[in-house]
Amino acid sequence: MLLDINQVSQITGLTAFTIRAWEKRYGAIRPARDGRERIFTLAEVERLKTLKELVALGHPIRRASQMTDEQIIQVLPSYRPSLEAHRDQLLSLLTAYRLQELSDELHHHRVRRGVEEFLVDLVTPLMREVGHLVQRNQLSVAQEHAVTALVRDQIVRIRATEVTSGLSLMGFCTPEGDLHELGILMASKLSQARGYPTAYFGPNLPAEALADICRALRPSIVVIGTAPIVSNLDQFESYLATAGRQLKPRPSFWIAGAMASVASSPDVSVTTMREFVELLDQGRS
Ligand code: B12
Repeated sequence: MLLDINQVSQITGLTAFTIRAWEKRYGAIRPARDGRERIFTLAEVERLKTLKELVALGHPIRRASQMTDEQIIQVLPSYRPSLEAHRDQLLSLLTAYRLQELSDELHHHRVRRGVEEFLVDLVTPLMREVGHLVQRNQLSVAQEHAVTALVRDQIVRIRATEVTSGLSLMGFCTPEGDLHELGILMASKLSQARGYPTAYFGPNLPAEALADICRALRPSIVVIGTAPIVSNLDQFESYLATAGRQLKPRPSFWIAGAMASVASSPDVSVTTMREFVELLDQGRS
């Protein structure tokens, strides 16, 4: 959601003059422009409200505008930037091709939030919004690729915790033809964080290759992530049949994402990341 300066003035109670001054003199916010008009994201509105509170507490705007989240929390204990505001902020950096800052911000969120909040509550809705914006031509395919690469980079840096004994080995892949990797990458990290031993088979895996790697590693569960693309809709049943036919014993196939509700006889269907996390917790109890 984007707002103009008059709307922001009404919401925050700051005059348009003050808002402009805080931008120009102190660089406290950096709204995008539509021609000569400033346009503000909800994240910037939240920031202006926080700055107003800090100024009311006696902190000069010059100093307040440079405070980090940690410093703000010390003087305003109730301060908690909302996830939507952060998602909007990430999107505005992407829109402006400020990729280094986007990378730094993603890094910052990964380190400060737990694995689950970062992946389930921030990255997943962020990527969904990226998809919508590309569809409406408000982001380019180049921007979609850039943010995917930066997000992937942060996810692979999440370190595995110690494996809990007694939990089943889980493998992760997407079917041949499906390049949408982030779902399985996230799911593998969420599983590791709960102590599951994991083997990452990767995206775009042919059925015969899935059978091969299962024979070698003998996972109890294979999580197959699926996007709603034509090759999955047309070929998924035969993919499962081909891989399954060659395996004795056959691991349990967990069909995740778009095909979860379509596949004819999945062992386990998982539609959302949240549901996946719940299944992991059930497996541990
Ligand atoms: C990034 C992206 C890509 C990247 C993928 C790169 C990579 N390394 O992963 C690239 C650029 C390669 C790509 C290509 C294409 N894409 Co694409 N892509 C996306 C995008 C923007 C984000 C996907 C993503 O990673 N999301 C993060 C995951 C975690 O969230 P999610 O996908 O919503 O999944 C949720 C559930 O389904 C479930 N889930 C999904 N997978 C898994 C896995 C597990 C294990 C679990 C537990 C849950 C789960 O959990 C998630 C949260 O609830 C989506 C937009 C969107 N709305 O999702 C489009 C989207 C999926 N792509 C789409 C399309 C059409 C394509 C292309 C055909 C485009 C083209 N014309 O070339 C190609 C197909 C390529 C191929 N053969 O696979 C469409 C699908 C259309 C539809 N029918 O709905 C979407 C929805 C965009 C759109 N709105 O048009 N894409």
